[in-house]
Amino acid sequence: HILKLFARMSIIPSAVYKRPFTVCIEGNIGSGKTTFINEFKQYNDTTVLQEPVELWRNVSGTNLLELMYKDPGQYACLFQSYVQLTMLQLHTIETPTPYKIMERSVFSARCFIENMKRTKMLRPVESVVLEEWYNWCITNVKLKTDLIIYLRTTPEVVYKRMRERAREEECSVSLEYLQQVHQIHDDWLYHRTLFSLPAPVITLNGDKSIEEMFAEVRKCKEGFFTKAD
Ligand code: DCP
Repeated sequence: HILKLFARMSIIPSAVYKRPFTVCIEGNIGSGKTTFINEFKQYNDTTVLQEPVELWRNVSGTNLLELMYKDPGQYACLFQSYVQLTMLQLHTIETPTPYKIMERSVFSARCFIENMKRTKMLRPVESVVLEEWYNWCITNVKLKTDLIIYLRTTPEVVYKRMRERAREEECSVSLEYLQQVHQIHDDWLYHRTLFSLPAPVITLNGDKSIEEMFAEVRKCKEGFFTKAD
């Protein structure tokens, strides 16, 4: 099914050698993006760029992710500004392979900014500055993206996963917050009524077990990625 979709979108690997064919993996917190992307590490023609969460946890010794959740009024804007910078670095980094697969993007960082704006975690003037940066970047920086894979989940499922993985900084994240983040991702990537789409979207059922997801990943890889010897 996925291969048919790829084919219908005229995704031709031989056309990628001048610039990497770039895939962004998107979805709610806990939707399985890391698991999904890790499966591509065994392919020597693919550069896997994980989300720089570790950078956000250690900005010259400061855990900005933690501060953002503990004191959003003070740190949400600064955190999102740093996310934008680190994601732009990943978009523009030169990679030696014909394929590049990224966990999230500067595009989905916008979903969090939108939610923080709606829920007043950001002051109006803060969201204006972040949005102006965003608009400047997408106009002036080459952020070429060829495909988005959306791991669509239900908030209750990701809430359970998030509690189980127990990332310390996320102990205060509520089901309601995940519902808000889900809605914005869904309006953008599934209903397609929110922001414009930077690339075609394939939606996968991210509620599935890891084993079932691996089967989906394998189907993607077999068609378009060459396995390392
Ligand atoms: N985050 C945020 N704003 C962003 C990007 C991320 O507030 N623009 C936060 C939400 C999470 C943490 O950073 O607390 C990491 O979120 P992700 O959904 O990007 O990564 P996960 O590790 O949750 O992904 P998955 O479980 O799907 O692998």
